[in-house]
Amino acid sequence: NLPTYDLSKFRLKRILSNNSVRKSISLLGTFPDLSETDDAIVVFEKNAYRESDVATQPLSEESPKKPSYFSADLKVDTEFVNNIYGSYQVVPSRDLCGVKSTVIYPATDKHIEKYSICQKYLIRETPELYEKITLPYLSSSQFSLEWVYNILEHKQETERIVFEDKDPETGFILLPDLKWDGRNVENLYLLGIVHKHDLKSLRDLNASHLDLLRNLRQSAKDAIFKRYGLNPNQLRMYFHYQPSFYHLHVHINPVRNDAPGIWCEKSHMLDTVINNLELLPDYYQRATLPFVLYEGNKLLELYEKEQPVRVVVPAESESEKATVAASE
Ligand code: M7G
Repeated sequence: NLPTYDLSKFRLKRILSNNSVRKSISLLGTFPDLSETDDAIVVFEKNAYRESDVATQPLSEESPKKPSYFSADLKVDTEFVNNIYGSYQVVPSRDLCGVKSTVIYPATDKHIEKYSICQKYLIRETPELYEKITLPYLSSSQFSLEWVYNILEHKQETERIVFEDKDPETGFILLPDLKWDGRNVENLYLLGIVHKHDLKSLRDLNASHLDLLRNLRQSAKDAIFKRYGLNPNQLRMYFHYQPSFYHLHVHINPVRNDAPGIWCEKSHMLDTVINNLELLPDYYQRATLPFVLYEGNKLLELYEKEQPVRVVVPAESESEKATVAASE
């Protein structure tokens, strides 16, 4: 079994990011009792409210059976009351104060980059740029896929598997994403990881993978309905481009919830991907796909050698170029 860390031994080096909307904070530090030099990343995120936790008891029952905000344990400090308006700081019972915590240890420079707040730039990746710059870069530098293989080979997270289709060509494993607190179906977040090994990302998909994609769409929806009772039409299923992990997987969460990291510039709906491939079998080998480059990422430097990314090219010079080109 893998170790669990004593979080109280964590020593902070610096704050990598602090998101007041998501109520999450990413911290860089060490566990000095394990190693003075290895970096650790700890992410704290306040849990979403569970609707059952705000249930109240019928007046006839004295003590609540389940943890509830409205129990005798609730500590209330009044900040002010003005006319019909009141503002309070409340501390609920211990059961409801949990904070979702993620630890990455030992963390690499790439992890620190991923969890740090930084400038971002959009690039339009043509198939030529993919072959020339992105592909060689990601072949030489990418996150380890060890955790993915551990799942596919039933070495880790086995008991968390929601559904598996073992077919090597069209099969996949469906299980909770690391980002899900596992408490609320409202913010359910599952991953569908394909068994097939040679698909890095969207870019590698062609019409020969339609059976896989259609099976993923239908079987995942059926399994989610069976396990969680969610209507298949309430689910969004999408790929990230670029993903962080280059083994094809689909993100699944309910439409009504703003899932963590759901950015339009990064997301490609599974339905659209299937339809694009139905219309054009080699769509993703011919398409120009936008994606985000991060400050501090070597890929940004590699793109910058090819074309300006951080430096803004004045609009006139572009139009001048066009005028010159037209007159030639
Ligand atoms: P991605 O699109 O490659 O990268 O998605 P992103 O992190 O930029 O979205 C990978 C997904 O895998 C993310 O949603 C992660 O939260 C999730 N994930 C990452 N790890 C290391 C694990 C893990 O060990 N177990 C599980 N269940 N999910 C993980």
